[in-house]
Parts: sequence; C-alpha cells; structure tokens
Amino acid sequence: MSSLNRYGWNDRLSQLKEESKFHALPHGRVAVVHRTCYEVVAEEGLFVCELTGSMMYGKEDFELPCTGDWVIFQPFDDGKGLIVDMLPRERTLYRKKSGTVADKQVFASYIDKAFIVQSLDDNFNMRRVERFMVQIVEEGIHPVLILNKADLGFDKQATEEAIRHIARAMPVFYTSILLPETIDRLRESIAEGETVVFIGSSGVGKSSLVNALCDKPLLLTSDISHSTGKGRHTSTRREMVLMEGSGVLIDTPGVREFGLAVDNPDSLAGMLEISNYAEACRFKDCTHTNEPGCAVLEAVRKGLLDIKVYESFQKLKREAFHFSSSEHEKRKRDKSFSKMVNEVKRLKGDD
Ligand SMILES: Nc1nc2c(ncn2[C@@H]2O[C@H](COP(=O)(O)OP(=O)(O)O)[C@@H](O)[C@H]2O)c(=O)[nH]1
Ligand SMILES: [Mg+2]
Ligand SMILES: [Zn+2]
Repeated sequence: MSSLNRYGWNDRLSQLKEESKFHALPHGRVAVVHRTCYEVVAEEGLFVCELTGSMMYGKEDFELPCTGDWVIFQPFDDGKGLIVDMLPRERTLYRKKSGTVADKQVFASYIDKAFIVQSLDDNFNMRRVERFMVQIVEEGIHPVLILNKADLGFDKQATEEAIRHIARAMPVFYTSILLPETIDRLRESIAEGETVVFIGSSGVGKSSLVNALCDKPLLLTSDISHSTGKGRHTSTRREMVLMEGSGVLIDTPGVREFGLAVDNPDSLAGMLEISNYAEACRFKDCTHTNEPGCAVLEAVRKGLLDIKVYESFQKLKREAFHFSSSEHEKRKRDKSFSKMVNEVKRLKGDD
C-alpha cells in the first residue's frame, strides 16, 4: 500500500495516471501553493516544485495547479521538482471572482466534504449557507454545516428553525474548541483518505477547528499569519494537513463573498427543496414568479415555504443564470479565437 493512500491516492487515480505520457515519473499531491512554487507531498517526501513552461502556457489562473491537485513531476536533487503534468480535476471548489463576469477562482480539488463553518454569534447567516451549499453540491462535493463557538450563548430554537429546510440535505454539527466532545464527534465523521475543505468568513474558527482536530497546533490562528511587512493582506496561501489515522484537512483564508460559478441554474430548486412544491405547478416551465397555478408561490402564501428561502432561491437562480450565460459566451469567444489562431498557423504552414 502506498503511503499516499492516506492522502487520498487510490486505484482510480493510478489508472488516470497511466493515461499520462509522463506516467513513469513520480506523482504527488499539492499541499501548499506559493506565488511561484508548489509544495508537493510524494512517496519520497515533500518536494518544492515549479511548473514547466508548457504547463503554464495559455492557461487561465484557475487552470493552474491548486491545493489538492494530483501532479506528476520530475524530481531533482534535494527535494526539488518540476511539475510536468496534472491529473484531470475532480470535485473542485470554485467561486466566481468578485467584479468579473465569468472568471472563476479555484480553492481546492479532489474534495470529498466541504465544512461550511459559521460561528453562532453575529456570523450565522442562513442565506450564506445556501450560497455555499449550492456551489458545493454542484461540484459533487458533500456539504456539512459546522456551527462553531457553541460555548457562546445562542438561541438554539431559532437556530434549529433557521436550518430546518437544509438539515435533510446536509449533516449539521454544533462545535466549540472549548468542548472537546464536540470536536471528537466531528473527527469521527472523517474517514481515512477523505479530503475535507474548511470554508467560511474570517474569524469563525476554521483554523482553530483544524488545529483542534489535529490535536496539535499546526496552523496559525487569526489572519496575522497572512500579514506582510507592508501591512495586512489576504494571501492566496492554502494549507493542507494530514490528521493522524484519518483524513486530509484543507484550511482556507476567509471569504466574505462567495459568487456562484454554477453552470446549471436548474439544479438549484432541488437543493433548496423548492422542487418538492414545483411538481404541482400548472406549467412545466413555471418560473415561480407570477404564473397562475404556481404551487411554489402557493406554498409561500400558506407559510409552508419560508419566504426568505424563496427569495434566496430566486436570487441565486438569477446569479447562476447570469454566470452560466456569460460562461457560455466566453467559451464561444475562446473557441472562435483558437479557430483563428489555427487558421493563421495553417496559412503560415506551421502545422
Ligand atoms: N469562544 C470561542 N472562540 C473560538 C472558537 N473557535 C475559535 N475561536 C476564536 O475565534 C477567533 C478566530 O479563530 P480562527 O481560527 O483564526 O478563525 P478563522 O479565521 O476562521 O481561521 C480566535 O480568537 C479563536 O480563538 C470557539 O469554539 N469558541
Ligand atoms: Mg484561519
Ligand atoms: Zn411555479
């Protein structure tokens, strides 16, 4: 058995690797991304790797290796290497970059579970949970809701009420780094070889939870670790740690905004349990906005469906639709551009 199995390596990945023309070279998993180099965990230990020119050429930022990616590299002496290939990505967490049309930013790949962390103080916000959930489920990752800082006073009944509509879609854990039994329960939910990413606003306790789960402080808590001599800034550095006898944890810096990068706006209804009602709408293509015989609006009127959930659904749907149509436009543009490049090459006789 390979020691990388603990990092999630398996037979399927071995098969994928066989398809690469570099399959004779060693492979590893990207643990940390620095500005120009990558820390790669491999059978022979940790390697600091750079990318070959061809790995970078013509790539968007989100297509370059990220934390969690499996790469093939050419090792050099003293723990250095050159990344020559990357296995095709699966279960990758993206978000839409703020202020751009269809540009996305990549967080991590080969993720099994995403822990959506919120703290039970002012930070708790169901609308944000839904937003994270939709993106996570879209990528085939299992969402888990972590309500942290349970040691602080909070209204349990109001919280239960607010999460009721998603409690069937994902497990919920109440945790506190001051209550070890809550951490133990969380730890038991993570299996060996499983990869878990922690997402949520800054200050909710993501790094503290990672440390508590690992039993020893490995990550610096608070954003001081991301500061530079020039003052604070949010770095793109991600951290991956291996839990003893269990899974892989990936910490991320806080994200306030999480723009949807979802291609299929129609899948939203199922996730927010809108589709339970939608089945009874008079029109098959009902948009649930003003149609007669709309069972979704009826459910809102009768108080069966929380109006806030309904509004959240409409808002997320508009946003996802906007992203997928601009993404579509962009692909069309990219396609015609590469067609033009090929045409020029052909005329020049390059090919
Ligand atoms: N009361 C309480 N404070 C916590 C808990 N978890 C984290 N904190 C505190 O919240 C602050 C932010 O924690 P940190 O892990 O840096 O949050 P991150 O930005 O999400 O990584 C720190 O001062 C932690 O000590 C908790 O369960 N209860
Ligand atoms: Mg942190
Ligand atoms: Zn309807």
